[in-house]
Amino acid sequence: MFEQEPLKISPDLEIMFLGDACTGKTSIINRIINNPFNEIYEKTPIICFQYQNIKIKNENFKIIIYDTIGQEKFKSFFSPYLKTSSLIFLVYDVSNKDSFNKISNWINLICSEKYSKKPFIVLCGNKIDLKREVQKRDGEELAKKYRYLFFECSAKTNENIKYMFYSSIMNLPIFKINNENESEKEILIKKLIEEDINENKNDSSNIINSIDSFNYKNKNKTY
Ligand SMILES: Nc1nc2c(ncn2[C@@H]2O[C@H](COP(=O)(O)OP(=O)(O)OP(=O)(O)O)[C@@H](O)[C@H]2O)c(=O)[nH]1
Ligand SMILES: [Mg+2]
Repeated sequence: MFEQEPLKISPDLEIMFLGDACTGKTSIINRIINNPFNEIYEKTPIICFQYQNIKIKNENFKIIIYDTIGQEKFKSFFSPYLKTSSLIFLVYDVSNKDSFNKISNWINLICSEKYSKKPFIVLCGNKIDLKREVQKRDGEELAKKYRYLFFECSAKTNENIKYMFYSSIMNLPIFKINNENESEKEILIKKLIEEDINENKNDSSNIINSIDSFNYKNKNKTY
């Protein structure tokens, strides 16, 4: 067993990715933080975290993104991180009907948690570059039923990833941008994507940190 160093960053925002194994959670996160796409599947070790700094309207925000293994049996490991997350991406694979059918299990898991503040939830159909088993309207209907935001994307081609990310965070009160009208929002999203791509062109400084099964309980809020 090893003791994990307390994290030194106090994040402004915590984001969690949930969904079945192999749906592409890690791949989407890699694209968000400008890491390359990896064809080789590497199972996430229960829970990992990534830091990301973003600048919105000249203000800097520290974001922490939790990546999780796609197995519900580890839900007790996710819990301390889930309950402080303000934004949850619920991911399925549009080329795998089973991963879509199992979304209801993940919704139950999310609903069973006690949150300090109700999180925003985004339903995300990944792998739109592959042959579909799940139609877009099925995802839209499910999202409508639960009043979640809905996006489809491909981590492989990078289609819609940044758009999904920035459109989703627009809804969070912390960024004080949800009062803007729709066309202003669209302009801001485009600007954020451009700045993000330009600023991170040569930056490979993102760090992946694992939280192993021994130290997960010691979640230390003084990041
Ligand atoms: N064609 C295609 N393959 C993808 C896409 N996203 C991810 N993959 C592949 O799907 C496999 C699983 O991707 P991961 O990102 O590791 O999936 P995960 O949801 O993090 O899996 P767990 O960590 O086990 O929960 C990998 O081989 C990826 O290269 C996509 O948009 N299109
Ligand atoms: Mg993973």
